[in-house]
Amino acid sequence: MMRSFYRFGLCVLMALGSAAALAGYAYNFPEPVTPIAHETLHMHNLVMVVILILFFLVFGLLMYSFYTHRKAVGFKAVNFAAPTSRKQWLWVLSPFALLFFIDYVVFGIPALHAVLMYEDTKTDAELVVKVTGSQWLWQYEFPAEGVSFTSRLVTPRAQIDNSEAKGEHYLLEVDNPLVLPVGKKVRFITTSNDVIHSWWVPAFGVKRDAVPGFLREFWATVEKTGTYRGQCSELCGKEHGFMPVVVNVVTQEQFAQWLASKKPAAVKAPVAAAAVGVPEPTPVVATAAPVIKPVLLARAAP
Ligand SMILES: [Cu+2]
Repeated sequence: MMRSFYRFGLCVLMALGSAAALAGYAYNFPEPVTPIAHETLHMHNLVMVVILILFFLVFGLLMYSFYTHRKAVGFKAVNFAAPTSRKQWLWVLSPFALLFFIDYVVFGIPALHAVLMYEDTKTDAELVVKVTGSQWLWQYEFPAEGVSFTSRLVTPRAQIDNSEAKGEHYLLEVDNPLVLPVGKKVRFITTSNDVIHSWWVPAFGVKRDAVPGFLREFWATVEKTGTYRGQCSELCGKEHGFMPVVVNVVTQEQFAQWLASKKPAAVKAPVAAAAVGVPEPTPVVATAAPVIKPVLLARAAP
């Protein structure tokens, strides 16, 4: 009997193992490209492994106990309401102690490390990008460089209305992607012009609400060049699904070129909205900032 029990356990483990191997990143987190994304994936894997071990341990013991001590082979149930012996107290308290240790030490210390890391937006930050959510587009601003532009969906209306085949980056393509230099710590500040939006790029491991009247922060140091896509992830109105985020991460030289090219262009009005068929949203002036009460500013950005 024990042999078939072990065999069954082995089959389950092998099935799980092969599934995990096949899944790659398609069913998992996207490939992490920032320290925050790495840290998040590490925390996720740590918790996953520990709870899987606990799961198999607890249910294995349970099943073994049920089977071995079944009535059919003559076992009689013991009847007691509370632990009476030192051994029983040990059985009661040791799982409690183990779970306490796992929660506060095995998970707690790395989680604390991760949270402190997430919140450290200022140390060694080389660039500040202000992200303003607006129904239904994103406005990006490099305050120190005086560059500001809007970024909005370019997926043709025909694709949205199903009268045309959907493209590769359906609903995840914009006219002006945000461009960032690779390997530089970028401090992001989010806010909103109207309702709550949320700026989210899964590969960066960051998602921050853009709240009107508040400034919220996060940071990202992108380790690999490439195009990264995300979406607004806070239900913000009828075109919530039509305000994607696209970030092009390029070399330092390409970034400097792009920034220089953006400077004169930044004063021009945003284009392409009409071509896209997206209704013209409330105009966003390049220098427009939400009205933020001084008291809120002082609290949010010390
Ligand atoms: Cu939104």
